[in-house]
Parts: sequence; structure tokens; C-alpha cells
Amino acid sequence: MRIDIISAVPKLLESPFNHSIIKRAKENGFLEIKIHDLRNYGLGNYKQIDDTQFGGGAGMVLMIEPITNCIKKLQSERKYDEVIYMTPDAKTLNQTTANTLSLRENILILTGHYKGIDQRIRDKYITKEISIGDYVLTGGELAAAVLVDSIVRLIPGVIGDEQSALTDSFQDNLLSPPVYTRPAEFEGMKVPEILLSGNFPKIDEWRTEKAYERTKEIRPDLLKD
Ligand code: 6GU
Repeated sequence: MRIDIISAVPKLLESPFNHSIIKRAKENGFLEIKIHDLRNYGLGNYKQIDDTQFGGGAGMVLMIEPITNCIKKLQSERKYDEVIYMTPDAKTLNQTTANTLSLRENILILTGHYKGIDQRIRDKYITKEISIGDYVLTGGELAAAVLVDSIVRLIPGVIGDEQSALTDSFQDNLLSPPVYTRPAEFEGMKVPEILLSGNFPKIDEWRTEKAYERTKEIRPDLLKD
């Protein structure tokens, strides 16, 4: 998979993809990520990328020209299966979306800042808009890092123990059951007996039960369908 990210603050994206599983995914050839500085496509001597909005109102808007020039340049180099705009005024990211995107070959992600981007970019180039939750961030970069992380770990082969990605919270619309490791007893707190029993069908049953309990308690909305 190849992921290109366009950002006005590319430094925010320097670190998130250089550690742990995503780092290994890149080293093992599953993934290539390139960050593109929107400023390089800015207008005039000052490399302008934003301007005040028509109709008045506080906050700057990312201009149509620099973004268009950047997208056109990237699209001349490869065909993108998806051009995604990270913005709080969009549908919320969920596991189904991550699963779908993990099957794509080339993804282009545009991150907004300030008041957002000129609507005409959204109308013409964007195939999918994604928010990561009902709160506002200063920009789309951290949201893009969240999106990329959620996608990359699902690429077949990226997580060694494939079972591990398939039994995540949300993969079946349930939260994960509790997990424990050694020691079996610590300061009087014991690991549930069933997990030490070696009775794997019973253990599976227990985990499913706990997953339901937890979901009912914390996220009953997930059980609606
Ligand atoms: Cl994608 N961007 C910004 N700026 N804020 C957000 C978001 C995205 N998702 C949730 N809040």
C-alpha cells in the first residue's frame, strides 16, 4: 500500500509512522508513506496557502490553488483509489471503514487546518471525508495518523499473529474482554480461574460473555443491531 499525505504542518507527521508495527510494515515492504508540504505549492514570494473567507467570519481557509496544484502533481504520478479529506464535519471513522480502506492500493489523504479548505476542492477531488470523533482538533494531521494506524495494522501480514487483528475490539461490534498475564496472583488479586483451566472452549465462552457485559455497560449503542 502507498499512502500520500498533504499537510500544511508536515512536522506533525514526522514521528507517528517511524515506530513499532508501522515502522516494521514499511521495512518489510507492505507500506510506503510520503508526506507532502502544502507550503511548497504556496503562491508568490510568501508561499501563501490560506486566505480570509468570502462572506466574512473569523478564521483562515486553505486556498484552492495550492491544494489543486499539489493534488494534480501527485495524481500525475499514480492513480489513487481514494482521496480522503480529514475534517470534523464528516462521518466518524469506524472499524468497517478501516477494514475497507486496508484493501486499497494507493490512498491520498488531505489534512485541513484553520477553518478548513475551499469547498470546491471537496466537491471536485475528495472521494471520502472522515472525522475521528465528535470533538475539534487544531488540524487534521493527528487524525490522519490515527486513520493510517487503523488501516495499516489490517494489511494482511503486517500483524504477525493475524488472529490478533481479527479479535480486536469492534471487529465484531463488541468491546474486548479483560486480559491478564503472569503472575496469576499479585497482592491478593487473582486472575479468573477459568483462564488457567486449559479448557479452551470454556475460555472462549467466558471471553464472549465478558465482551457482552463490557459492551452492555460501556457502549450499549453498539448492541443495537
Ligand atoms: Cl479529521 N480534523 C479536525 N481538525 N478535528 C477533528 C477531526 C479531524 N476529527 C475529529 N476532530
